[in-house]
Amino acid sequence: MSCLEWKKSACPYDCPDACGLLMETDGKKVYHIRPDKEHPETCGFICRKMTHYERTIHHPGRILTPLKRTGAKGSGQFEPISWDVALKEISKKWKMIIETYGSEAIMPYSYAGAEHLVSNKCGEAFFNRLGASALERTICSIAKAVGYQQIIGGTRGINPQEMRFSDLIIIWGANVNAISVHLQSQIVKAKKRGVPVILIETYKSPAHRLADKTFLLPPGTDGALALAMAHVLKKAHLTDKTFIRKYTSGSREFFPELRKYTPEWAASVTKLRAEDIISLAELYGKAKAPVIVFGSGMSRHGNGAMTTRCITVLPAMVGAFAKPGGGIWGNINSGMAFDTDIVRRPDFLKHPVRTLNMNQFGSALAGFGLSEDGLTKTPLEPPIKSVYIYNSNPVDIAPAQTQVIRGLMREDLFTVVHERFMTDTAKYADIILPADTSAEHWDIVKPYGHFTVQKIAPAIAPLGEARSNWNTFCALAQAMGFEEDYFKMSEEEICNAVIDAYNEVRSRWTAKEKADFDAGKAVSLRLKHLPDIKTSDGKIHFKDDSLQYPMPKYIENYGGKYPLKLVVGPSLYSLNSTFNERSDLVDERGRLTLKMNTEDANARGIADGNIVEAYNDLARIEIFAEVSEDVLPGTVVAEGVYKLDQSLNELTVNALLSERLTDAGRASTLCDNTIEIAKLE
Ligand SMILES: Nc1nc2c(c(=O)[nH]1)N[C@H]1C(S)=C(S)[C@@H](COP(=O)(O)OP(=O)(O)OC[C@H]3O[C@@H](n4cnc5c(=O)[nH]c(N)nc54)[C@H](O)[C@@H]3O)O[C@H]1N2
Ligand SMILES: Nc1nc2c(c(=O)[nH]1)N[C@H]1C(S)=C(S)[C@@H](COP(=O)(O)OP(=O)(O)OC[C@H]3O[C@@H](n4cnc5c(=O)[nH]c(N)nc54)[C@H](O)[C@@H]3O)O[C@H]1N2
Ligand code: SF4
Ligand SMILES: [Mo]
Repeated sequence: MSCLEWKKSACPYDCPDACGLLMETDGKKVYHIRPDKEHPETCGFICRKMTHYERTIHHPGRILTPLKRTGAKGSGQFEPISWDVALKEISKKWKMIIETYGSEAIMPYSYAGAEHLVSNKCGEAFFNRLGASALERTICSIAKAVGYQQIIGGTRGINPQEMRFSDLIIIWGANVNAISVHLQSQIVKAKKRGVPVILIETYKSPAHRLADKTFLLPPGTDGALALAMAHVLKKAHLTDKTFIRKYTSGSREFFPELRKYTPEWAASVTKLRAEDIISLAELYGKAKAPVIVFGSGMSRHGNGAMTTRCITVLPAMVGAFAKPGGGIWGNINSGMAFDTDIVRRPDFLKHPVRTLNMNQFGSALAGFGLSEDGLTKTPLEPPIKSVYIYNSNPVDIAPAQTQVIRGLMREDLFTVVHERFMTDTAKYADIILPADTSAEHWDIVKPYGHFTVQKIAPAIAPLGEARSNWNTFCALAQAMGFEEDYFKMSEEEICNAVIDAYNEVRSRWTAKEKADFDAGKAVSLRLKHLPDIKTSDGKIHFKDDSLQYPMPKYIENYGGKYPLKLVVGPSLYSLNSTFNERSDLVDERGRLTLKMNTEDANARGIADGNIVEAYNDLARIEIFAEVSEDVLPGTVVAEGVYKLDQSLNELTVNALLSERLTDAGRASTLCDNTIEIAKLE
């Protein structure tokens, strides 16, 4: 055996932490994974999912050659083919489609399977050059981003480590234990110092164990709570007048609007007690550096952007953005250290193309576009004749699962999936291309949970014939006859092109920081002093006349005609559908359940552990009931993304989720659906 060494890397997944990793390797195999103690933010520990990343890298289920379908669509029957044959077949088919229907008949579908810059963004350059339909990648938290933007623009949130200065932590709609172990650890430390921790949720998520007090409210009503808190802050003179005068605009118009949002009114909407709303607001108003850990749950509703806007008003009213440890954990964009257009190449797009929304994939495959409320259909011209899926597993993660499957079953649809494993989506491919893992390629790390960036080099050579997204798109470009030099660069060259380009934020680094970054160490960005208000006029906007609603106000979410509100959220043991390949984690996670309140269960004769049917107009699924007081009456919760064969009738909760979009940002409304549940005899 050649000699073993520990190589620096970083977790590639869609998780705010982007933990620094060390991989023990001989260049061919990764033997062990360790947290990188030198990483300034994630120092010393990683989550349990990644402690055995080597089990994913060397999993016997890895797809290591291109595959061509031999059985019926979805049967999972394939035979190995060479890259040459695969590329010829794909390019021939695409050229025919382009000639007959035009390039927009080809649709890319991707999200954040690999989150690092090049792996995540390089497909955009290829599809821009191809002139394919564009994709609105809005399944996650774009409504939240837009909601912030409307109030604070790019004003940044705080690093988890800055929480050592916070004197109140409100975890708002985030399952912190699952989504960010480092944030969790900062919260635990703060608690030890006596800092109060409040959770605002729709159910007692694992994060409730961190909280001194948990407020449970019906899904989608957080805007009412936030506006009532704002009402109390104003009435009790708990606002920061100097900050408001210096750094905000529109308060003179907005504050009088708050009169109508009394705690009593909010109590009727949120089912919380008015006195609890008042005490929460007073606690917040009296804190010196309160931070809101801003999750995305409440933004995945029909009113998601407006709800975000209502909550974002609070730190602006108390001037928290000016205080170390104050403000929000959210709106963290370490990607500002790089010019992502060097990878995405918007200039490759020669003509305007139509945009399809990833949350409406099922409808798109069925041949129509949908209005935001999901009520109006318009035929798609040209229809979609081919889809190329990478960095994503839409059969398991997208809404309207039955429609997505029906679409992928279409005999006239040419489906290419670039994947590491035989996912539920890959099973529907005509051709599967083998993807590599982050241990096998170069990339640039730009986390969304803290301000630290890193360059990673491969720890091992690609396994089998697996190729990175970059190398795959370059090969596809060559097969299509694209001449641009861009597609002739190596992976290392494209990383260096991004790194070598001047960037204002990185220009503040010292020579040592630059050298550390080049050597593969994670390096923190040098941030400006607070308040670092990043709006066009340097002011936080309580009012914006360019918007449909110039001022934050309470609007309802979609809801629906069925009696139970269905909320989906993350699991500790998986990351969306990633890690479903790992039986150690899947076994620990257990079966897919719907958590429901005892009152709702009793009314339907359901006991804990019963198999029930859950249904709405979209689908009917069979699932285990988990009955407790952890969920409010009227709400049901499903944690985790499961594979179809881990469910009872080959469908998961995603079959019950609609394709409707949010009030702004055209994002998913994954947490805004209603269902009925009945016991199965
Ligand atoms: N272990 C693990 N880690 C993950 C993921 C995972 O699946 N597993 N997913 C990754 C991804 S893609 C993302 S985007 C982030 C997720 O990060 P976020 O989306 O910021 O956080 P979540 O914990 O998913 O937020 C969902 C929480 O919001 C709650 N919620 C839903 N609707 C409402 C509402 O109306 N009001 C309130 N107050 N709460 C509501 C849900 O009950 C749930 O607990 O985490 C990433 N990390
Ligand atoms: N029920 C339910 N549904 C949800 C959610 C939920 O909490 N509950 N969360 C929602 C959210 S917040 C999000 S962001 C989406 C996430 O949806 P996706 O981004 O689709 O996330 P994953 O399910 O993790 O699928 C990623 C796929 O990319 C593959 N992959 C990994 N690395 C690479 C690579 O380098 N190249 C290629 N070609 N492929 C790679 C992985 O093997 C995996 O199959 O899901 C949403 N859907
Ligand atoms: S999944 Fe998140 S917490 Fe776990 S190692 Fe990756 S970045 Fe860190
Ligand atoms: Mo997400």
